[in-house]
Amino acid sequence: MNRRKALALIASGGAAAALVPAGCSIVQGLAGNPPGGGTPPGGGKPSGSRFSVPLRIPPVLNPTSSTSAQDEYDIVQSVASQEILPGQTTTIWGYNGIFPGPTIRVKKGRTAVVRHTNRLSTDTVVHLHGGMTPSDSDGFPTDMVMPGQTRAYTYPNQQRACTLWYHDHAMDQTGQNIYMGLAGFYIIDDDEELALPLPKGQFDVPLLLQDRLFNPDGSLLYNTFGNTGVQGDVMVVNGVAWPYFQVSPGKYRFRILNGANARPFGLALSNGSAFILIGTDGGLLPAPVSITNLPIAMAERVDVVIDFSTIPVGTSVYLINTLEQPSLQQLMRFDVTGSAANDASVPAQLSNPGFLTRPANATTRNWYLGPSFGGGHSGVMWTINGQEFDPNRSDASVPLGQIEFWRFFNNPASKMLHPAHMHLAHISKSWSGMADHPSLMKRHGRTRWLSSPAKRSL
Ligand SMILES: [Cu+2]
Repeated sequence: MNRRKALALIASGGAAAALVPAGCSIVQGLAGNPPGGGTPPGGGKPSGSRFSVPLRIPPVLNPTSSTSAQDEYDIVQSVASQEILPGQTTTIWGYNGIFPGPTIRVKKGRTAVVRHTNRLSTDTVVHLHGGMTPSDSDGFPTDMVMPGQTRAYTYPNQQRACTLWYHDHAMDQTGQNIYMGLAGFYIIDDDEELALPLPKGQFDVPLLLQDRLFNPDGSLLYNTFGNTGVQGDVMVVNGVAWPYFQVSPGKYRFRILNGANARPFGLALSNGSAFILIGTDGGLLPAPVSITNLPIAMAERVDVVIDFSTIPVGTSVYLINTLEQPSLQQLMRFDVTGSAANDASVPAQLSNPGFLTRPANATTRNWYLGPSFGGGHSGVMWTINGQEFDPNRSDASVPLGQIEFWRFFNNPASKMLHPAHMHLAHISKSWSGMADHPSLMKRHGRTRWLSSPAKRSL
């Protein structure tokens, strides 16, 4: 591993750095309280009623050109207007002027070159979240693309099928840039997964879950309340406030992404039905898991199948967030209509992820995430092992190919959760391991963020 790669790897551990820059993100939602303990200042109320606008599915981006081994794509980052609240228009910053951005869907083994042109008035960086990419295409926070510039990112797509997302990652601007709309899905397919009888085509639906604050004129309100993240009072799915989605009585696959700034979700169906969990950040699980309450922190993905054939035609079921008070629980509504949709099924065996085995003499590293106060800054800065992010410092030199055992601890003084993920690599992580033990996952599924100090073993 070269120095740069190690740097990026460590940088990514920077406490939700992938989603929210230093000094951010609160978890009051876990306790069921509104942000700031009351109504957010300036928070506007949507003029239309809930569930009056259909869900939008982001379009799949067509390559600009293709060769036998490679596809090239072009994306222009631009300001646009979009209807998020029913009957109102909102200024967004969008990939190709839409929010969410177009879905990039690729086949494992085919290289994708994505050229981004910045037509915004702010610096941007594109990060492919979860991608095993060359470091110069990773979207390091300081690798800014200035207004007017174009940069090409190369993604080899040599990893197993999974649901990734691309989003802005500009230093100190990540939170706001994503909030304004710079996020989209990036889905890798492979032959192993395509051979399974899982729901496909129109029955394979990405869902980007977010919460937002709006000003009375419909514009987005990015109010961080000082050093904390933003929690909104409007639930937005795929860029639509409280959408409805008409489904046939059959199985659907939903690739769910938490793209919120600072809100975790405890996902459930309002009728108590279970999700069939088939995958997480790293792709398909070895076997499906039936689960009724599904925790998902910021930037995480879960891949579920919902069987609407168990719900009477003509009725509806809501996707809800059990971590919230009732008025904020509903995210979207599924209306079951028509006749049987498809003959998709969920096989008992899904995949072989190839989990790493921990060597007996594995190097163990402990990473303590927590706040530091002062130090010349006006508020909280987030640290790992007491040190702030510094692009010129590397905290670990790991020989290429070596398997290590890393443990993450959350300092109780954080008073918040710190979702963390690796850049440039995939980890054998707790959820995947826990999927082998459904009872363990159910027991810890919701509380794993809350234990203090929270601890996640790799
Ligand atoms: Cu990332």
